Amino acid sequence: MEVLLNEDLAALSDLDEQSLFESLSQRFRQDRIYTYIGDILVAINPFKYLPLYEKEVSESYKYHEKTKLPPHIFAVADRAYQSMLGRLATGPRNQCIVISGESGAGKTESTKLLLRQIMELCRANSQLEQQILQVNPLLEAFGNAQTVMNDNSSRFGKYIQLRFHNSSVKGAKINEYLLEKSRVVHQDEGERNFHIFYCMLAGISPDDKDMYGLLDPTQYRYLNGRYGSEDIVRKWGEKYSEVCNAMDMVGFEEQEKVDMMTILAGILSLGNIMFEPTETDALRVTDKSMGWLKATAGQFGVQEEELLRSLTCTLSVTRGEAIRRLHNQQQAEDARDSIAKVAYGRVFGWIVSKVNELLAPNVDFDVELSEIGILDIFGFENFAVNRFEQLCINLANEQLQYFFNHLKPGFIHEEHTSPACQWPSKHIFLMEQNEYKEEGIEWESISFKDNKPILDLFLTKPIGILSLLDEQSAFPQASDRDFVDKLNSKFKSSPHYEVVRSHSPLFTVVHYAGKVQYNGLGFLEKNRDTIPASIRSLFINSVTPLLSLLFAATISRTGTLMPRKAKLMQKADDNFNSTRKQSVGAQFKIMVSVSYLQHSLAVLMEKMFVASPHFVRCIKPNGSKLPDQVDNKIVMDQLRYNGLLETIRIRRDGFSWRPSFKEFAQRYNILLIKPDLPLTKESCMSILNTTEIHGWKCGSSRMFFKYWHQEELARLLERLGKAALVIQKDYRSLRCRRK
Ligand code: AD9
Ligand code: MG
Repeated sequence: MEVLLNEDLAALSDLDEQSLFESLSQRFRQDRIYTYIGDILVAINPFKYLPLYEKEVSESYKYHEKTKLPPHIFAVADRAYQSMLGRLATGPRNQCIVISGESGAGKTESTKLLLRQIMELCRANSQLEQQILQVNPLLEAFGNAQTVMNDNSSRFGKYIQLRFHNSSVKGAKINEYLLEKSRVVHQDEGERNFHIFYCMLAGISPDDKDMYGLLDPTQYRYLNGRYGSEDIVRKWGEKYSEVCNAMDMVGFEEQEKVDMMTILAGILSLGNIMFEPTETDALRVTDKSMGWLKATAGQFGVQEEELLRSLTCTLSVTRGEAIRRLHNQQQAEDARDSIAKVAYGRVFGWIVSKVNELLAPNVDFDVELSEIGILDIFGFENFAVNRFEQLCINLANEQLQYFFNHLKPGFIHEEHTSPACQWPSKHIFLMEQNEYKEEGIEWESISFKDNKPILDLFLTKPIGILSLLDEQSAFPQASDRDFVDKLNSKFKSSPHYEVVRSHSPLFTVVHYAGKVQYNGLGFLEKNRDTIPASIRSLFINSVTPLLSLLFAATISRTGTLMPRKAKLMQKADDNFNSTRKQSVGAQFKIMVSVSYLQHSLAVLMEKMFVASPHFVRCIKPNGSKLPDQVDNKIVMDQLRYNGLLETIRIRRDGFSWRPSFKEFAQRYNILLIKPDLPLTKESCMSILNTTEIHGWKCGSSRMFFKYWHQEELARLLERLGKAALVIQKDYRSLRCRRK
């Protein structure tokens, strides 16, 4: 059957949703989980072991010719690596691989396979390679958790940058986005807390358990009383030793590990502190949880009375006078939970910055490094109840979709150097079409769903959803209802917003991937992400060195830990309003609000727009995590949400590579075996006329090629037995000889 044999579906003449679906599912039934659609790799999660990643397979994809082997994730690694070395085509040396798909579709597994293969390609048998490969299990233990969608769901987004000098890896950097901290204190039905808690409880030695003051796992409220069967516990135990090994390998010190585990134990104890009102207005810790209060204070290395005070009251300063306000039960519980979230978030942030410090390239400043970045970020989410976290995730996906659709082929990136929040106002495809016109190229315009209006709804200043959220968060008295009312009045006539009539603060956003109803409850508090200054000073004075460091330092915009002084200076520009209001009892704002996320995503987009992109689209075949089953609706929905078809059309019909005459003739004159060919339009035509390559166009100043032409040309070069590097060398020596 034509379709089955077809490894590149972009070549299908009748490319529509149905034919795409049928081809993909037929291939999937034969365990062909990978398919090219143009230069995009589609990967369908097999939910079973397939012998696709053995040593021989990995070897065969090294420096391979794309059409000779079936589509594979290793081929993407190879392409990115060869392009980074400049062996495939011209274009930016920096590469970025964007992996997208919904939860459980296989993004993280694909990331790991890519990392492994890239390490194989650069034959980095060094300690550094081992360290880089160990980063994943470490981050997964702290940042992944079991959800209803995926037993090993990443609860944070990451962009891994591998840094190279020539062909060898010199270091790596991790950027993490939006860890779902609320999971530490609450998990929905069928879900769990972060893996590390279970691993620690299962794998720790009895002596260490005593030392950290850990008790039976079923006692901890933050673990929901859920633990697991013997079999599962054994697996967690094994995982714990893997995590410890990974930490050793990456270079964490013994004391740092001990501190980290003690803080985790403290978080678990903290969660068990309960409060009850007394006859007077004051609040007290229940008799039953007095022991937990003592344990927490011991584990956090702080004074019990001070901990209690910071949980049960807030100190504020009004007109120079310190006023103590007693918490009610709800406020005390919120304070408790926010300490747990902040402490965990900071441990995670610290791990990432420590990893970055340990894996930073150890090279001189003037050594030029090139880069392969891999983006593994949560997919679009639409649950029964969608909260603040879903809004952030879906916004990140809107941005990715924008990147995907608007990425201007041909590596001409000037328009994209502005931050993502100031999207180019002019439609990029229009600009492209203008360029075709100027160059005298015939062109049929492509229509596609542009999600820019949705991004504008979120990002426009000063009246986008985010600005309004920040504005409302700055008012201590504002409620979530006020925020949603504001949204309703501002956006009621927007085609991408729907007012929901309800007592709850609900609102709907019409995303590119469909309508999502959000529940605004908790938005302001989560966006403020504040902890009272009293809690901060409590922890700065902790006798646990790591805890003191984590609260004295803060996470910078770049994700690294900064000393407090630098942070204070930075606050002046980042956080002007709250700086002005700072006082003894004022709230301390950590920059993980939506604006911070927005900023880090904008930086990411900037990086991606100036790199050569590679796309992997992961697809989940069914909702039950079962092998060999395709649920038509689930797959079709993903094809549709992904905008895959439109993307394919754009990439197929557009001219993605546009070298100037000079650039092209210089590189490919070898095909005519005439190194002294003038670098003109005529020469380019003569070179191409000797080949069987079709479909290219010649403009008035440059050539226009489809994405597959680069491959075809590279193949011709290879056939001549001259890889690009060799050609340059030969060319130079030939010229010397002639002279
Ligand atoms: V999430 O947005 O982080 O919740 P991912 O990252 O997209 O999600 P993940 O890579 O974790 O999904 O894959 C989910 C599960 O599918 C894995 O734990 C594996 O059991 C399974 N999987 C994914 N890819 C493969 C594969 N290539 N071969 C076999 C796979 N199993
Ligand atoms: Mg994942």
